[in-house]
Amino acid sequence: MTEKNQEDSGIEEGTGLATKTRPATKKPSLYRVLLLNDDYTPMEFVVEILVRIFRKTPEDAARIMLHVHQNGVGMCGVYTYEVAETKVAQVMDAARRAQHPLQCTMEKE
Ligand code: TYC
Repeated sequence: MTEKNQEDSGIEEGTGLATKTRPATKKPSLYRVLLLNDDYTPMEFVVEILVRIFRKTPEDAARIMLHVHQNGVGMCGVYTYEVAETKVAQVMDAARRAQHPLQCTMEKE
């Protein structure tokens, strides 16, 4: 059975026995977390968010921030539903506290 494929033909390699197994777990759906550009949030604040909440290196954070600045939207990472939801809430909370209009959303991959 390949890593990508959770299904199983039921034919065990080598043994010649039919022993169809049931996968014990299902792969969770993944969600992209997106940052949106605006005209007011300081670039440095966005970089700090990417380092602190998304665990980016300062270099990656600066690159992602500039991508969002130039393209309007950019991806911070891909996570399971609950992790993505928590990160979006952390960004929105930090932006609200700092009184910046920064917006963060998530979408199913
Ligand atoms: N456009 C902002 C500025 O010029 C910087 C910025 C980048 C804001 C990324 C939000 O998600 C964002 N200060």
